[in-house]
Amino acid sequence: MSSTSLTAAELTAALKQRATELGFDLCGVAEAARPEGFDWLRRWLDRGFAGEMSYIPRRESAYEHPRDVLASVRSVVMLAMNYRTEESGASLGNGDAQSESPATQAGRVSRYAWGKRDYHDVLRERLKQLADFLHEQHPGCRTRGVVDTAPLLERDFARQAGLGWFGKNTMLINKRIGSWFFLAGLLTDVELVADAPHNTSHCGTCTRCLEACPTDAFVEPCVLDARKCISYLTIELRDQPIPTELRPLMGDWIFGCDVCQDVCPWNRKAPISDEPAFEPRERLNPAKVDWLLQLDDAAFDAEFLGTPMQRTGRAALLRNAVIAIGNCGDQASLPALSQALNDVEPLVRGAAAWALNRLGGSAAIVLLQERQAIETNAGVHEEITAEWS
Ligand code: B12
Ligand code: SF4
Ligand code: SF4
Repeated sequence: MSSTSLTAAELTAALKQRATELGFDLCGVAEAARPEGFDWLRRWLDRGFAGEMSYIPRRESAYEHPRDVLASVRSVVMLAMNYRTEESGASLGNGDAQSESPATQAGRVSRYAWGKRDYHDVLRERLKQLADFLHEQHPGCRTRGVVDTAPLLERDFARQAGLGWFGKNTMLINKRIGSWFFLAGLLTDVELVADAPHNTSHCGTCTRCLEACPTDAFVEPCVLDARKCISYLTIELRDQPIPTELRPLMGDWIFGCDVCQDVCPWNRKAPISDEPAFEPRERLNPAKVDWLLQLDDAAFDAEFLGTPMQRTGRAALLRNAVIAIGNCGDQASLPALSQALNDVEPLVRGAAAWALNRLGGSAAIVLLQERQAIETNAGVHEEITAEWS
């Protein structure tokens, strides 16, 4: 591999400068070593906290060293991009508790998904440009960009690279920009100068996030039982009904959840991103649930392809929306629930049956009885009659 005339320190500084030009808010370098948090991951998996996210345990051993992501790796460049944008509607997000009473027929979408484009695509493009810079300096070098999907503990490497500390809410937090940022990694065989790890925590005696979590998903500080997290329930648990006991706790969240970040004092003064790709779309902040219920597969694709919301697919998003309606307890939502009870997807019909049972009243019972007479799906039948014994 022919190499640049720059020293490792000069190249590292130039790479960080390039990262800033590309819109990254933080950039640091970690050594390509076994992550300190690997044993935490093991314990977390052993306790079953990953739930149905089988892609994590399936690749457990690969998390043990970044060489399983890039064989010749010598440096791990960690990057952060702020996605905090201006709030509107019901979402305040200024460090005060955001989630008070659910707004009627409005569903709340997590801040990271307000934008027009999927952050994976945005970050991958920038990583590619950053990799191009390294290739110019070191023709023939190896690089691999990572956002979410590779077996790499991104928060762990980001802490190693000096970007921030693990908050009690498990988020990586930076003193200057808070925690409203995405992480990405660029692995390379080029030797760079590693930064000092962020070894201090700045949570102090604060426990706001632990107390505010609607589903009590933190089993202890820094440890999340993902199976109870609204983000997991609404986004990752796509192919099955949400456990009944957790549905009332979801409030009006229909895609992700921001409560444990909204209450964090380190986010009070978090800067606003000027990244156009993260600018909030009109209809998502909050989302009108009756509008969502009108979307068929084609309309869903037209609306959400290329955005983070594509991940759930139509059925799970509508399931979430219907649960949010159920949590409103508003009789005015009967027409929307009636439509959902007759949706093509059993996942949506089952949720609608639960919501109608929760709403109660004679009109809701009539709708349920009518559906019961023609329903062919056993799971939906169970949801319809769950409260009737
Ligand atoms: C699986 C996953 C989830 C799961 C599980 C989350 C969790 N806390 O474990 C679910 C679906 C619930 C989820 C939710 C969210 N996620 Co997520 N998620 C991931 C993913 C793909 C893997 C995380 C993982 O491996 N978890 C397993 C646990 C064991 O690991 P960990 O959370 O990283 O925790 C480490 C440390 O806490 C450490 N640890 C804790 N204490 C200590 C102490 C010491 C001394 C040491 C050494 C280590 C240590 O142990 C762990 C291993 O290193 C990462 C991307 C990636 N590849 O890393 C994104 C990621 C963590 N998610 C992200 C985001 C934005 C979110 C949400 C905010 C989205 C939303 N609004 O709905 C929520 C936040 C919920 C929360 N409080 O975590 C960002 C976080 C950015 C940041 N600033 O931290 C990431 C990095 C994605 C990205 N590329 O930007 N997520
Ligand atoms: S994202 Fe919401 S549900 Fe998940 S841990 Fe944070 S507050 Fe709890
Ligand atoms: S809310 Fe408090 S305890 Fe939780 S992450 Fe923020 S500072 Fe730490």
